Amino acid sequence: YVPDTGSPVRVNQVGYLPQGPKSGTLVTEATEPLPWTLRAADGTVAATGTTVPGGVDPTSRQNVHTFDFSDVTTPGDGYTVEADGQVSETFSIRGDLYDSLRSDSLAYFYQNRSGIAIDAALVGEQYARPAGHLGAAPNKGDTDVPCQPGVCDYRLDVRGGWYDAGDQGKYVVNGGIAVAELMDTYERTLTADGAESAELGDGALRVPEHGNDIPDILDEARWELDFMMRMQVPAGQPLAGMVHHKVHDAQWTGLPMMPHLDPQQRELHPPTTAATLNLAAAAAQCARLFAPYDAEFADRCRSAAEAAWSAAKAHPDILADPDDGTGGGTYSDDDVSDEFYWAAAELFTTTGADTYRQALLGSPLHGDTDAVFPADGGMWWGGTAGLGVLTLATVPNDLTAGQLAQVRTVLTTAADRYAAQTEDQLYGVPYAPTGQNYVWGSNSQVLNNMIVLATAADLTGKAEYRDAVLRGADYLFGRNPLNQSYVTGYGERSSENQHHRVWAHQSAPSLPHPPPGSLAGGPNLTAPTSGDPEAAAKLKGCAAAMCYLDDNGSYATNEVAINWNAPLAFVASYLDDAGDG
Ligand code: 9MR
Repeated sequence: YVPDTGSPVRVNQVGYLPQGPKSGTLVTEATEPLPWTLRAADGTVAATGTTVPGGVDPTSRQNVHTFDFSDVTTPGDGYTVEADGQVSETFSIRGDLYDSLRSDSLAYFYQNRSGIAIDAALVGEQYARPAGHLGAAPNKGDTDVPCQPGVCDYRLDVRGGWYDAGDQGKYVVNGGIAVAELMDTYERTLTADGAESAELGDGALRVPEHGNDIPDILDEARWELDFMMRMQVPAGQPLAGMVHHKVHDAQWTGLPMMPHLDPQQRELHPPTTAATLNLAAAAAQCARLFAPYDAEFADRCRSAAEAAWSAAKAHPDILADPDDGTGGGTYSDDDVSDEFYWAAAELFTTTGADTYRQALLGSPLHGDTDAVFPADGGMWWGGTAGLGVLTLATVPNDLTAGQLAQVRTVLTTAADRYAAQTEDQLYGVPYAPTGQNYVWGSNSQVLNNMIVLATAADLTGKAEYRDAVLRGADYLFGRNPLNQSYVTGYGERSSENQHHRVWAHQSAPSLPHPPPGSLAGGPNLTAPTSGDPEAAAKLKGCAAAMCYLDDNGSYATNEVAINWNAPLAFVASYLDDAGDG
């Protein structure tokens, strides 16, 4: 299998912000510098220069050069770069490049809501569908769901929430980071200069709750928060206050599968410490953000968070079973110290209570950049301490000046590393895992590192951090070894066959492609041996950043997921603001 990588001249196919850095990559066997020409849409030469030979890029095994046209700031569409006799995809130079991505990436969440009909008036006829999993036949849930045999003898109404990904499971671990990053997207508008709250406000996004005087992005977050609270073990039961790890079908369903036609039995899986701490953290953040809008809901979030924290302290080591993967993902995690840190950070920021400060200061993670933002990865669903650091570093709280400085140093030290990676790596990506181990959902690692950079940029005003975010965007929108934009509808060569049971046009032509703003998980070094049939057939021996297929069947490289679109939404919001400034 040889991928079609199109032109060897690689650029951000969406474009470049007028005041930002503008670089690209040329794949060539040449070892000496080569001339390049930037042309405007009418063919006139806008700039010329020579490439910088970079040698072999370890993530792709391609011999590459880089080129830079940052000095060009004239807005326009239809620009191209020519080098080595080849022409790039077209791109724009404009401040408003990411305007629609902010709302498109957030509409992903409404589109994946469970327990509510998806309204054609908001998303268009082709994406409208009946409510899924409300108990109407052939559905068996989620309004009255039993536990897996032997786990509990009660049933819960766990309607609502978002479907996790291409499957229709609902997982508290993963819901947590996703909803937190949406709340962070909103909270950033309260703390960062120039961040636009109106674009996330009531009436601005594709949600059905228009006119309730609550910012639309918080309405979207609430859909998931309500679900997470329903997953809490009721008072009077053993493990009261703990939170069930997940609810999903007893067996994996095939693809395509409309949610309202899923005939499988849904089951609650055992409570875990990790799920409990995800609720503690997310609900604590909910309490402070909803306080000005809905005091009753804010109180409910605060009580749920405090009950979850107490339960997790009483049961600190109930781990998810790594073999519990029939019908749904395991989301198993054998280290919950980071979830404790994150929950303590959110609870401390919301309540100021000393017990949470002590939990933070007593954590081995406190002040340890390598532990919070591991050099070979970054934040992810199984490593959430960074979410706590982002909050402590930016949201007003009662840390002493010294404690605050220490937390901010963790953030900027990590940001310095990611910024250096965008300078050192030939494709400019702020992600450099050890041994080129691009993980499942690697694009979300890139984006989570971009959140760290963006937050550091907001905090310090340093242009280096902003520039590194922009280089990360270049990678995601086409300046990469496959010449692939990983976001549906953005860029000339964008992904369109992501693994999803409804957006399964490739398998079922009457169904749509994913809507604009849907992020593919991206290159995954271990995809060929992960069970993914397409990856096994086509990607054996792939170079890390090329282990990707835009194929509906490739769930290990081309799925969509809430925890991947959430950092896209944060970053899109940041980029849109950056383009305005
Ligand atoms: O994002 C998850 C990744 O970290 C794991 O390596 C992978 C395999 O266990 O599972 C990913 O999550 C999937 C989940 O298990 C089920 N829903 C789809 C998720 C995205 O592929």
